[in-house]
Amino acid sequence: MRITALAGGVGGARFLRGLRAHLDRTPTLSNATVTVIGNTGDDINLFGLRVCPDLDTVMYTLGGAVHEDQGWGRADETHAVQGELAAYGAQPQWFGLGDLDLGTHIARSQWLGQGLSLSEVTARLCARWGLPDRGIRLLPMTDSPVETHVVIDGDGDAPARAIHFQEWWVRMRAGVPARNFIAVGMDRAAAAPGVLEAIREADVILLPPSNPVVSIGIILGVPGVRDALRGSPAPVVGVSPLIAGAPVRGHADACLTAIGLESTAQAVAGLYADFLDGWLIDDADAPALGFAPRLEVQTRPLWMRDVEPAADIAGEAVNLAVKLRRHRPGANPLAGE
Ligand code: FO1
Repeated sequence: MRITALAGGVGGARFLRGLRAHLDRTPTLSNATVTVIGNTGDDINLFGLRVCPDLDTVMYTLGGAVHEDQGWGRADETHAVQGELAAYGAQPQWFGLGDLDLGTHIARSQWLGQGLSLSEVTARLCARWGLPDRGIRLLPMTDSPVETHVVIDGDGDAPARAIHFQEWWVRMRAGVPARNFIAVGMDRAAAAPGVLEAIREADVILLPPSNPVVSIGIILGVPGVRDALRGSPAPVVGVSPLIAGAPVRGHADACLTAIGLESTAQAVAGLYADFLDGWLIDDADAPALGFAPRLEVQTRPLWMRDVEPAADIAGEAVNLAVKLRRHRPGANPLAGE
């Protein structure tokens, strides 16, 4: 089975870890492969280095190296370099870069500087963490530089201004209302090699509980991605990133408000309405009212406290997709079906 998933940061990475665990524990699925199309809109240049938070969060989480409580960055991290940068007054100081994590950014920046593409660099970094051996391929959504910027009101009568997503997300903790999100560079971006094929050739497509606006929403803005999802014979099953209308982590509610939507599982499903076939919501968000009639909605607990519950959620998403496949014209039979 070929599974393709569009993923952002922490929620997406935890779901994917559960998915791999579910596949490994299910004999008929253990040789399934997973292609992750990762969001690069969070990427930022810091201290001369290219930092790719969502790609690294997926890589570290699936590679067993993530700082479990934070959900991002490395376990057993130290911050000696950051302390030195602060002592020199190097800016910014609001984005924590640990010593181990800096190793990733230095290697990435060196290879990018030597002319390798972000896809090639990401493949090299992931090889170190053993992702290919586990049937996992992480593709950046595009090899072109794209950065999400957030439009916020100016102070007093100052005009509105755009700041980097990370400054809004980390320094401001999304505490200032976002007026709009702009994927700077998207107009010159092309899908990275293998991205559109991974969507067209998938047996199952999954949308983990990532931020629908600034993670999955940004990936959907890459030319050709949305059309490929609409045209793919594979069923698309998503997992709501909200429980009782609130994000499990992060600020998806503030992001939905910014684009004029309520913070509900229905509103998120509406963002994917033109290609979504199945949708998992938490019991707290039932009754499943207000969803498109053709959408297959299932309710279950969506808390991913650790790998087991995440594996159960991922398993239910895969099972729903396999069920939906049977009713899809043109879906080729699954191996062993
Ligand atoms: N999030 C924070 O809230 N504070 C930080 O200092 C911070 C540093 C950081 C460094 C590397 C990295 O890969 C992620 C980091 N994050 C931090 C998380 C990051 O802002 C978010 O995970 C994503 O960009 C949103 O999904």
